[in-house]
Amino acid sequence: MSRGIIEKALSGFYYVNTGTRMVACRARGRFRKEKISPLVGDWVQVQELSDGSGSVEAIEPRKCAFLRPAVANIDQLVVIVSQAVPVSDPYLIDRVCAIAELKGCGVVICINKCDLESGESLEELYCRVGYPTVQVSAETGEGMEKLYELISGKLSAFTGNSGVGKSSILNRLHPSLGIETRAVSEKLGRGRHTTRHVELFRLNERTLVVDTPGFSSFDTAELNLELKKALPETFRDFAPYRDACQFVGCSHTKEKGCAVLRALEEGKIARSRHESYMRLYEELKGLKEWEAKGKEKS
Ligand SMILES: Nc1nc2c(ncn2[C@@H]2O[C@H](COP(=O)(O)OP(=O)(O)OP(=O)(O)O)[C@@H](O)[C@H]2O)c(=O)[nH]1
Ligand SMILES: [Mg+2]
Ligand SMILES: [Zn+2]
Repeated sequence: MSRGIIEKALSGFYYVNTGTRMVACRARGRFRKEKISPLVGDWVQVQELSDGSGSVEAIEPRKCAFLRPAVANIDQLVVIVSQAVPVSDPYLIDRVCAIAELKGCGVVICINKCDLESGESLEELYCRVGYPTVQVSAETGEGMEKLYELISGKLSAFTGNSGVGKSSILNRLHPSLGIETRAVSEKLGRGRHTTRHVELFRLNERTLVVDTPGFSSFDTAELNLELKKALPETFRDFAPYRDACQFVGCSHTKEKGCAVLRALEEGKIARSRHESYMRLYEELKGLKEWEAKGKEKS
């Protein structure tokens, strides 16, 4: 048995780096039964077979795990956003941030395509929220040093909607990677992603980055009861006010004496952030009943 890290997941194969070689592995049937999928970033035990392939026998306990992007054990999510086409939806940015907060995973906001459109207002917004934020251009190379500093020595996953330039930025950071990228106009309609699998790249020995397919507004995989319960805590810009609400268990949506709403009125919390909160709150509201119904059926 040898130990390694999964660096790529593609067409049912997991590519495990054992330190000496890359082994293409199938996962044992047992994982499917237990509804656990190995993820890129997982440390695993591998049984090497005589034909050079292998099988994933065990997954070591995870520091954190995400369904979308499908990665494990990352130190931080780097949310790549753009003010140029395709413009990122603030709600999707905030949703990703909330999910990362829930899992105790770091967040970096990286505003790309600043050669086309200034990302200044977004930079100011997310700095105020409390996230490390950087403006870059994969085209001109602007901001790449600062981004490199933010990811250096860490395992990061790039995420963001399709076409914002996740793969382009990685290529700029490490030109020899030669990852496929494609002009937004060449993407054939909705839901076409250029990057279709999750893969880990090594920028240097200590700096690892996972490229992932773009996410969409339809992904609800991570919207669960756990997030529903902890939602206010996943908005770190609400933290200074939450304890001052008049009612215990205040939902910060409409209550009288809500300190979060007061801070919003006073301009201390950004409107777009509270709008995202309201939308997530609404999306998560019906979750319990739906789950209960599911249980009744079975
Ligand atoms: N002008 C400009 N164009 C960029 C920049 N970054 C990326 N692009 C272009 O945007 C298009 C999409 O870039 P990709 O790197 O494929 O985007 P992606 O986020 O990896 O997309 P998916 O893999 O589909 O999720 C390509 O044509 C890039 O050349 C930038 O900073 N400035
Ligand atoms: Mg890509
Ligand atoms: Zn409140």
